[in-house]
Amino acid sequence: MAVRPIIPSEVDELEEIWEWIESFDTVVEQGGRDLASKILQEIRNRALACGVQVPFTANTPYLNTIHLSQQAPFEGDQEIERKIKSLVRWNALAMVVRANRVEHNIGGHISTYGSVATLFEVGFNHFFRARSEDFEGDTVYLQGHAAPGVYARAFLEGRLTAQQLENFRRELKSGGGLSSYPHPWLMPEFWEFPTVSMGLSPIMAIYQARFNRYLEDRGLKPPTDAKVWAFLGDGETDEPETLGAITLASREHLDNLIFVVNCNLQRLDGPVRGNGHIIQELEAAFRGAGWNCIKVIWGSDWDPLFEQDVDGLLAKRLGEIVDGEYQKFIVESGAYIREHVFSGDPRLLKMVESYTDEQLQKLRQGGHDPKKVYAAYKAAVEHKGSPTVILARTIKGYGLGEAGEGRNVTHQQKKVDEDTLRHFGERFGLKIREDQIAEVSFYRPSDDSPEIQYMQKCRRKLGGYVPQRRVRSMPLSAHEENLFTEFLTGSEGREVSTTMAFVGMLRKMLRDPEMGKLIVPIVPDEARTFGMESLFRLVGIYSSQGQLYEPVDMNTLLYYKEAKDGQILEEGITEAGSISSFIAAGSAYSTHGINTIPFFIFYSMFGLQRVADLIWAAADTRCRGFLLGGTAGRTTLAGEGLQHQDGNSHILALPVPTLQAYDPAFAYEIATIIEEGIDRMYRKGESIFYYITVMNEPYAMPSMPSGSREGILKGMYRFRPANNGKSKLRAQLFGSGAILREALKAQEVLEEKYGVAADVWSVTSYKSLYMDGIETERWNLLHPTEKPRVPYLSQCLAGTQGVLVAASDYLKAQANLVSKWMPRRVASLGTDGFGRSESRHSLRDFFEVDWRFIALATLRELLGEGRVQAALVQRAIKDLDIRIEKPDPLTA
Ligand SMILES: Cc1ncc(C[n+]2csc(CCOP(=O)(O)OP(=O)(O)O)c2C)c(N)n1
Ligand SMILES: [Mg+2]
Repeated sequence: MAVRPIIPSEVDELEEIWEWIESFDTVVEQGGRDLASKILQEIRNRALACGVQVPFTANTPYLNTIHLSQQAPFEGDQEIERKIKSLVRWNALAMVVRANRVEHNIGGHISTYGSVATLFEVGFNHFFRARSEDFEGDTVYLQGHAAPGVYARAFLEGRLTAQQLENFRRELKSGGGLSSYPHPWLMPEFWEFPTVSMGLSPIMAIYQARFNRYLEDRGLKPPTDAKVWAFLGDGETDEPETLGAITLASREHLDNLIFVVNCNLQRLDGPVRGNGHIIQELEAAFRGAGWNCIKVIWGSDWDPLFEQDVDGLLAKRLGEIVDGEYQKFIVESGAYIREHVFSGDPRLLKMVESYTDEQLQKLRQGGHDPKKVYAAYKAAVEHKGSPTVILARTIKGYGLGEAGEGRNVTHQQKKVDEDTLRHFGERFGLKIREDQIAEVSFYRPSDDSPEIQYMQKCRRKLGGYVPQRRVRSMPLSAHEENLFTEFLTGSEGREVSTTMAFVGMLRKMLRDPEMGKLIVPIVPDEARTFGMESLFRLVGIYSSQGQLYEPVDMNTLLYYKEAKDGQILEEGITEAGSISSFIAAGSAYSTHGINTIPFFIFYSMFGLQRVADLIWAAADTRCRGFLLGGTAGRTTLAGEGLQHQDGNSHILALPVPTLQAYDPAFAYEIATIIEEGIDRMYRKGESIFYYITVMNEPYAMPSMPSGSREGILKGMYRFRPANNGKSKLRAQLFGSGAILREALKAQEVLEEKYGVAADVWSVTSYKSLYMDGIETERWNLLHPTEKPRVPYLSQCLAGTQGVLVAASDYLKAQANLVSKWMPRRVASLGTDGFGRSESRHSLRDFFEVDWRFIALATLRELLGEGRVQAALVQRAIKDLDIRIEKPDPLTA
């Protein structure tokens, strides 16, 4: 390489620089690091004041953050912990390999755990505190694809049997199996949090840590030093949810939160940043966001090299190498590493001249060195004032040798040959017999072996096992009967929207002596939209800092009141963050043993449609609580348009098994549903949650018809029967939510103008009717000799007469979905298609769901049955002023 000649002025410059560096070294030696840091800060300020440009970087060199001199000593028995880790590794490998021998393609991942093993094990042996009677415990989100390692450890702890391990990914086998990934629904006594839909656990962890503080600040639990740990993959950080909320964590000074990013530089297909540096990229993002960032890149073997690196040459060289190349070093020889890392500069080559190629090849990564990991964890738990992220460099597929270590295919690997197994056993010093290797048998030393004794002792010290899930809350005691009586009797002509009615109920619940303090209202910057601003003053907006300013509207009655014990979680414009708070609050009955009752109210279009996967995660987590879809329906939100008008969410609610979805029209229906919900979730302990749509269209609320309670909850009841039961022309009209009143108007017009006697039903929940229908059919399928059961919907309509017409503010699919349990065909009106910016009136015409179309559909159905003439229907089209040339809303 050509050497650029140094010109004389540069010599002076270099000398000057060296003098400064030497003085700085003296300051560090004599005054200490803190003083040195202060001086740098002051010099920086001075430079800026003099107009000197100060280069900005959020990065530090590609080195470990914790200097060797500051590294806390490892407080365990490293040798025995290595043995334990090897045992866990072996059993995790055995689980996956055995499962795939028995059932080809059953899947499983070994390479993720291969990389994360040390990061987990140091946590299990020294840091993760269990939940116990007198300590709430740490909350740990474990990287989902590493589940085999967690099971393998639980097997060694004696918490899972070999049979269960044998049935990994075979949950339906007799004796029970183990779910592929962390799943509280399927393994409710083991897993607390579902983590495998990538990107969700980081954001859930952030809001969990904040919710823990909220509980403390509101006096619902005593303050503790419990931590929230989240283990994530480096590839996972590409998910927008992973990094999307990190500024909340620093803004809230969540020093109870620790992220550990398993930086194996690989994701599923290949390198995370082949041409760049994922660790540096993440460091800049987290440091920029105000996190305490600890890089654990190099193992202890590197320390002597760094000690020689007084000029920073090695650090500089290591920072130049891109991740794709680092990955190559894993599969290459020591000679290759010597050539590609060190040969560019004779001074670098000299540093490693006493190292053999083999030694170079074996230089360890920081994330595989328990000493480095321990020191990082210790620094993280002791750090005050901000959350910590640990970026730990690891190797994907560690231990699989040539069969998988660092290879691009390693993520999917689940079969390994005997040679690899033997090599694996030797490498980790396992005393496994040849026949056990061939069989890939599970291996657990006896209870009195030093390994098992040691791991049990560690867990005892930390209060028990992790992970472990237990329902720790007591049911609510019976509350004052008729909390909502005032909502059952109608509004006496006063026009109110169902949203206003709901807010009234929320206010009532907030004042309830038992429940009041447990209510957690959550809003993503929409409180005013839903008329909830009166709650600002009533219960305050939660702010960990209180209110450091005098609000601009201080002199008004409903001023923007932030308070340390504020009850409302005003999340700002983040549905993902808000639902994460909902999950934390809705699972606090098990995480904390506190029955918090979340009410998350949001624009309905930005709920199930926007954060469906988090809502699915809420179900997995066995969450309880209420989701309120506000300004719901495609035609109730006048003047809005495509993005806001929701005709979809009730269809999107359909697949979530534990979600009870309701589209009520009246205040008493909502009151009935919420009362029942509280009873089922918080007294009877059912792990379900509710989705209720509420609207902003004001109208008079009727009083509750007697005998309607059961129907409201089961999904339908006859709200207003026809006047003229003797008419020959009969119809049954089904209306829901916003469109029920259109059905009522159609009822009147049909009777007055066309002599049709129609009953009007309020269908509060197509989902409930659907679930009841399929459950009933299943029972009948399995009990052929018994009297068939009749779905609730069929029971309701048995004995009714006339044609059937259903109309809602959601997709036509709703009524079609349950039509098979109706006695006759049904005409379904709904709002399929893109929304429009228009008035309610015009929208209902456009989507063909107003009273005119309900009346027309009724007459058309009667024509189909031969009960009226085509000419009458034709005339009705004219009379009802229906334009047949109008665009089809489905495609327009
Ligand atoms: C939302 C989501 N998308 C895709 C996947 C499928 N998937 C599982 S693991 C994986 C790669 C993980 O890479 P990384 O986060 O780096 O974890 P590692 O296994 O390398 O530790 C992918 C794409 C998933 N589980 N979730
Ligand atoms: Mg990775």
